Amino acid sequence: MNLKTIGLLLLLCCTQWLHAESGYELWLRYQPVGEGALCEAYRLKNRKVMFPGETESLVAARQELQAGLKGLLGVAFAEAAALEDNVLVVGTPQSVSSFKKQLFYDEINGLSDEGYLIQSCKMEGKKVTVIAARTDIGVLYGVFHYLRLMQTNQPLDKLTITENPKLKYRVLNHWDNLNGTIERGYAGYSIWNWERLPSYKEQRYTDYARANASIGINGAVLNNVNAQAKSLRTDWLVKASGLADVFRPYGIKVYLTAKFSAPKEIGGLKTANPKDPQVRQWWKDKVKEIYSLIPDFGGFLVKANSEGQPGPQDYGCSHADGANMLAEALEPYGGVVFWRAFVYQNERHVDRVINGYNEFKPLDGEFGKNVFVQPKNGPIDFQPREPFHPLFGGMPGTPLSLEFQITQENLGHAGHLVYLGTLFEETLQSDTYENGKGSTVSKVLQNYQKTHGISAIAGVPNIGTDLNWTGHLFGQANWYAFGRLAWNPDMSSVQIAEDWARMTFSNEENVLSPVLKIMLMSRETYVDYTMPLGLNHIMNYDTHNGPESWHDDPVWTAFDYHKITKDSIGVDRTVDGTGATRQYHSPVCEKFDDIKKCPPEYLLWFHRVPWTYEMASGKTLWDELVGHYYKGVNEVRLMQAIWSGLKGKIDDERFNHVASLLKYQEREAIWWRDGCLLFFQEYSGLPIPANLEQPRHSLKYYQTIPFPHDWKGLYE
Ligand code: BDP
Repeated sequence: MNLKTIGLLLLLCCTQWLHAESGYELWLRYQPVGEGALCEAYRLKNRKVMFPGETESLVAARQELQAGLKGLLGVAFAEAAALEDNVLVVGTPQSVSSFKKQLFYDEINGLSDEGYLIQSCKMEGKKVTVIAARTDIGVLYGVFHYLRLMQTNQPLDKLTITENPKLKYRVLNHWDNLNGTIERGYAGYSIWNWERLPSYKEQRYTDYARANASIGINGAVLNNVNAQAKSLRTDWLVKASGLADVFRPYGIKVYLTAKFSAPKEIGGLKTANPKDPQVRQWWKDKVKEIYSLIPDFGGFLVKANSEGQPGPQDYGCSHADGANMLAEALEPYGGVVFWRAFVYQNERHVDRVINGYNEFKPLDGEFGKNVFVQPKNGPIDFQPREPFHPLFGGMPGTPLSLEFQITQENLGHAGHLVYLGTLFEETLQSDTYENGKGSTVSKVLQNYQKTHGISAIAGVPNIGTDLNWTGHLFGQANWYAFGRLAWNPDMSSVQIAEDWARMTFSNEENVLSPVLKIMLMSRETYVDYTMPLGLNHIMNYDTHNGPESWHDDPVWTAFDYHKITKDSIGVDRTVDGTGATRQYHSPVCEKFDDIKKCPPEYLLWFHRVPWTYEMASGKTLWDELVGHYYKGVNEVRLMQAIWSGLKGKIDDERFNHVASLLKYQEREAIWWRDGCLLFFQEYSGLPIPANLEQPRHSLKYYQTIPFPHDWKGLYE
């Protein structure tokens, strides 16, 4: 072989190893496990698999295992006809009847509907590995877990894993409109191709279901909370049933949003009053029809009497009256209602932060047994940082479902790299003190399983038709993190990030550690260059991207959220102010209420603070604020520098994608920093220290950058 051929071969090897990737495969890439790596998986190469069973879910699980092992090990698995050493045995006691004679049979019976175990053990004297569950879906989840162990290079020889999901309903709330657009979607259009449904089923639907099942998501609300009544019309229900058919083997139930005025809009009734017998009957008939088309339909998600949506209050009835009417219709079929607590009166004299609690707290205990009340994670609206919603810990008599936003509406859309696992964890691990110390939001959610037999969590996804699903490659990590936390809300966001990075990029330390460093700093970085120290809701009025702390019109004004004057900034929400702190249990209430004890990250959320106020650091508020904005921009630059070290270590396609988005992010970070600080300076009259990079443009310039923007001149 001459040198040229060797060179060519080497090049071929390298390009195969780092072949260009679009990101479509998500974390299910199943790339070859290198022989030189930890290699447990590699030794499995000669393993055989015993995996009988022909149900839809078992077939899906077997296909996944086949695809996974083929990709990871380079060979298709061989079917074992009989037990022998090293066989992987997969199934339920129905599909593998010999499970009934095993020691672990009791353990299988103790699993929940979706639980599984993965064990290294002996069966009939042979050393085997078992993936076992009570249900087919449990088996599918177990297979994904097992593949994850291989993908992340974990030892496979002494396994004693038992997993049960800690929350029962783990649901994506798509905000997809029926015309194919997505409200607050930044990764293209809706992946539901309504025009061709139900007959044409795109491969993408199956891949979506696989991805969700791999992280334990078991429900999808298909359409926007700002609903259209026609989604409940027969022709649209038939379309939805096409998706339900694809998702069913993967354990994913379909849900729909229900527009409260549907009985009027599509039912020909004169009213939608929940006390009206005809209205109640209309919903019963509609639900019956839905179940005739989608026998495992999950239920309804409702946005009522919020931001202009119709609801029971239009008829002098309460949220509970409205929710219970729908719950009654769904109850015979096992369906549930998710009734959103995101309600606010757009009236300037009412502090929006206290609205949800004030409307729902008095209704605690009045909802039907298949109703969840669903607040967002914080009391305003998916801001980069919010304290937890005080309804968590405040509604012991009503199961609450927590709604996170995965799509980055207020976190830079799909243009900014922001790992949200840390944000999710921060909320879930916040202590409500409902039943004393340790009553974290996570525990509050889990506890409903004990007190009410149901528990739930929801996420508004960032999924669209973009080739890589989420626009930004790192947006995939947020979908992933939501799913893992929905399964186990006490998981650490660091562990989740590591799993994702290993599966998405590599198990090599020199790739893993820079990727993790970037992910774990990214959320705080975003907060720093946009809304540090408890600032909130100062983004662009329309798009929710970029700064607009100056927005002020008769309907909506950023001034309600920062209340800036030449002396001070921030909103007094203490007991002497709007009283928001009073909605929390002691000692959280006192901690937030006392300016000296209030964590600095919530300072301006709860307090009105003079510019010259001395912070714990010894700096004035102004200097500290300036420091955060500058730190934010500097850290985006640091993220760029770290990322640039990955050139050649991952494929060019994904490297370049992220590198160019980080550049874009830097520009927007500067826009935020300079725009906000120049605006605040108009009031504080204080300087940006001369040793710092000074804004290149006037406030006017930053105020007139449109979005999507025309950046001409920003660097000139
Ligand atoms: C706001 C969004 C709006 C949503 C609303 C909601 O800007 O598009 O419809 O929340 O959650 O954050 O209902």
